[in-house]
Amino acid sequence: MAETAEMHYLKDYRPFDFELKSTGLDVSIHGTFVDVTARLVMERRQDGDVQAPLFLHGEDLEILGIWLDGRLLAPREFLQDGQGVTFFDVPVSFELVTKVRIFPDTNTALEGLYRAGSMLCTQCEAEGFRKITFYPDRPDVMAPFHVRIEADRSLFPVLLSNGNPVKNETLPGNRHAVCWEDPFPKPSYLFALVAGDLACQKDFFRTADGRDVQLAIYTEHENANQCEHAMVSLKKAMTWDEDVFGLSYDLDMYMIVATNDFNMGAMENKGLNIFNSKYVLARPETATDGDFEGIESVIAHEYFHNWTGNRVTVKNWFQLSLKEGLTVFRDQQFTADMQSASVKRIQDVRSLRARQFPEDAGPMAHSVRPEAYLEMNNFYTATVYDKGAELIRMIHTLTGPENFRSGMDLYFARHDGKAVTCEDFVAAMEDASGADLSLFRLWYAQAGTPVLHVTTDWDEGKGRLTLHLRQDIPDTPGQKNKKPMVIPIRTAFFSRSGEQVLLDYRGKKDKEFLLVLRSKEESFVFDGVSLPVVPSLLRGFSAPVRLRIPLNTEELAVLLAWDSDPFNRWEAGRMLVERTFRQLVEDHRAGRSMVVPEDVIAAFQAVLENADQDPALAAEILNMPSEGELYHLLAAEKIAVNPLMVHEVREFFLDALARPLKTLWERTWYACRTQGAYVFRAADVSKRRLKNLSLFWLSRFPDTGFGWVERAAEEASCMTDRMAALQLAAHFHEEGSRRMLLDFEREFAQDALVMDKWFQVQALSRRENTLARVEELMGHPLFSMKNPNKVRALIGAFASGNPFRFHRKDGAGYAFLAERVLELDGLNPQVGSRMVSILNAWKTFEEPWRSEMKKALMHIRKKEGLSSDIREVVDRALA
Ligand code: 0A1
Ligand code: ZN
Repeated sequence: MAETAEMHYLKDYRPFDFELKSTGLDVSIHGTFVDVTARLVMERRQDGDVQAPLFLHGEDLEILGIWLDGRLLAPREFLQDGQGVTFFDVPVSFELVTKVRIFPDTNTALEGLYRAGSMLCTQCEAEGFRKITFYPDRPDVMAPFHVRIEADRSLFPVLLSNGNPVKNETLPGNRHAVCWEDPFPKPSYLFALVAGDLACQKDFFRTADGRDVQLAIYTEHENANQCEHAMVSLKKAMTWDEDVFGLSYDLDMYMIVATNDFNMGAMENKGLNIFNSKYVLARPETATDGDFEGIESVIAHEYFHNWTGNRVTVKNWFQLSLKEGLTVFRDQQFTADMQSASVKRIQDVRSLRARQFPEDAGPMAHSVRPEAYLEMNNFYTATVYDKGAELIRMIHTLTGPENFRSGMDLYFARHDGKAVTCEDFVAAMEDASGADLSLFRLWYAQAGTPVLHVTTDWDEGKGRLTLHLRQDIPDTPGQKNKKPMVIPIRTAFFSRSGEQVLLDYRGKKDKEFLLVLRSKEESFVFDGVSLPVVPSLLRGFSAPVRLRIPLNTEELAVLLAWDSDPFNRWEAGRMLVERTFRQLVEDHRAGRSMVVPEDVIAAFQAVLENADQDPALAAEILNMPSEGELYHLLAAEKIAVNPLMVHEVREFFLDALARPLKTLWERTWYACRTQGAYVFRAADVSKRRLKNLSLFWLSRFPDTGFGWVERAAEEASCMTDRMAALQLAAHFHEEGSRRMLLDFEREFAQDALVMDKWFQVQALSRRENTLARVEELMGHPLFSMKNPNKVRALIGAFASGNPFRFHRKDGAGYAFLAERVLELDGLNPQVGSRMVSILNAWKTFEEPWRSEMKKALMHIRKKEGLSSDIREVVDRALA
């Protein structure tokens, strides 16, 4: 057992006192155990502490022997504790060999080397390598690896590691071995090993400079026919990185392995990515448009890491956003180029607001470059990933695309092969572009979402419009009284009839301006404003802030209909809904009758009437905020959340909006039916989105709703349409959906990924007995608490995707979650910690929800020997 983990602080960072010249691993796989022999060639660094003992991380390792320069050490010659092993007396240069035994079959945490079905595979980021062998398990220690894997040939015909295969050995007793060499020095977190009986789909890619790279996707045999989309996506990503950033792949082989048992989405191990099969396997009969999109973007994300993460890696884990923020930005740009750029931006911002803004306002708030962590795995967050990507996007906006590209070139020229910091990235951008990013750096250090207040002043006589801007940055745990940030604000103006107008700013006439707020308050003056204008600010969501601007319904309707920035058209729709919702909440609380204004309905009606101009955008605009999103909206305004009230008001609003648009929705549904076989392409995807959104609205009518759903289910010919209908059916009375769910289960019982959908659909049901159904489904033979995908599909979906049924007034939803978290604590703390985080927002709720959530957290905290993953979250939530 690992001993109690300690806090790690950025301020305590010290380089390693030794240089690791090379790493040799010999991994011998046996029935229930694996023996790992590590051969580390090391040298004490002369610029380090020349007295320092040698400490190697190592957890849950059974020592079989340790040799220093060939001599077997006696146990008194080293000191082992729960964190690793210390050698007090080592020469200047030496070879240290350790032999340990590990037990992958009992590793349910899925960190280190573990069994996933019939295969063995690894997950080493962030600190899993220390569960495989004794090692300086830190990202700034890099070495070339030579790996030999030995196993039974029948059980494990495929033996993979990073780099290139250099030797095969046939051994007595039906055993064999394969040797792999990775010429690129790498940190331990990028190590990977896979052993199993796997099918392989092969292809190749010719790089811009004419080298052929072998591409291979490994899966279990029955899934071999589901890799085509992943392969196509990989080749698109490889081409895109060459075209856009001039970056080519560097090894002779690029391998991907799909496994059903994986804690996260995927992992970028050098030359050997390991993927959650959810992000590899797809065919039209079993995968939705969302699945196809997810695969394309995760395949790209992991591929892009080869340069942003692997060739240039992180100096310490506080710098995680150096690789993650940058790689998310790159995958976002890729998807924008492959699919619809505006839809991608809208979806990313929606997810940022739903996941990162609340995190930034809650007990786990941390800066993009965190300063302290107890458990690193808890910091793979929306802040590090998605806000991190927003920071890169702001640098892109501030420097301009050409300078940004020069900055990337300089970054690689300076740091290729090294482990560096976020500061090194910003410095490269600054040096290449000439931009002054000194104040901008605060974005990496200060947590919390800035609030940007805007007021306007129009002097009609002078034709002068003044924008008054002010920023407030909320206090967050451990950070108060923050300094103003640099906020880039893309700005345009529209006439009341919807034309984008030409204005004068500092003597320059233009239709769009980049305003940069650098202080707490600043005014920006525009001339040539002879008629009233509507400002369109923060276009494309040019900074991750909350914008507060007093626009009335008429002004928002102008932007909704005419803004040339599709993101801001969507944003105007959101503002309109949010304002209406707040008004309804006030009416509800005051006991007044609620009314949705006619002009609000008319504005959305106009969007639907013109939907054929841009069906993808219309589908985004007409997709109303979820209850969860409305909780965040209230919480951000310090209004305590009452889940029953939110539900009631939202339903009222949706009904009011649905009624007058019924015929239009029917017409839209018919107009969006696609003919012919399923193809995953942007035009079809947006039609299906709009069609299934129509179905959602039509399903709301009490008399005819279920008929529509049944009809849609009958004619559905791809998984996207099937799932849309099944999800809606699952909200209706039991008899209605039982047949459909049974048929679905019978058809797909053999397909784990499709069954995840089946569990999820039921967990998301708005029926009153959903909690009881979720409890019942935990006993289903295909459900397992040991499989993260199943836990997410059933428990995660219920607790975070079905707020109305989860936030029960009697607290039963919370008590249920607490028990699952305690169970996961013993099985898979990483997944458990994600689940418990759902309770982090407890202080934003009204009574009795608030106390019930707190009670669940306290119940979890009582458990003795709680994992550091869950303890860190619970302690911060209750602080
Ligand atoms: N680096 C991977 C994600 C990842 C992170 C942590 C993991 O285990 C704790 C696993 C995967 C990525 O960004 O894709
Ligand atoms: Zn990543």
